[in-house]
Amino acid sequence: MKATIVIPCRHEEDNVGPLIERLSAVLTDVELLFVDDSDNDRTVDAIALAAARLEREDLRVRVFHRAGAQRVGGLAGAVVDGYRRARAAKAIVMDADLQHPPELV
Ligand SMILES: Nc1nc2c(ncn2[C@@H]2O[C@H](COP(=O)(O)OP(=O)(O)OP(=O)(O)O)[C@@H](O)[C@H]2O)c(=O)[nH]1
Ligand SMILES: [Mg+2]
Repeated sequence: MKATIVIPCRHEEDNVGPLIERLSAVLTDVELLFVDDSDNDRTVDAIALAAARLEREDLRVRVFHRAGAQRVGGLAGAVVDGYRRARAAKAIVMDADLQHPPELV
């Protein structure tokens, strides 16, 4: 696996599907690791739906939903948790709200 892309997200249910689709068009052999602090399941469900549509062996999509006491440090804490859980030797961080153009990764 070439890299882990750590993607902190909170209530990004409208953006994570297009993000996964656009990343999958330009990447091979990576892990997409979402660290979700949403107060509901909508973002997790949208990630699962987009991941199921991928049908790509070389793209692994994982979600860590931080609930309750796990949700420390806000955005910065989510990034640190993502780096700790990354399975590749290299990791980068990208926002889930499409403000970081997926095609530039
Ligand atoms: N896990 C997690 N993600 C967060 C949290 N706050 C923001 N995010 C995510 O971090 C990314 C950047 O957050 P934004 O609020 O867009 O920050 P920004 O781009 O600096 O600010 P804007 O200019 O307002 O868009 C997005 O993917 C958010 O969903 C948080 O508390 N926990
Ligand atoms: Mg933003």
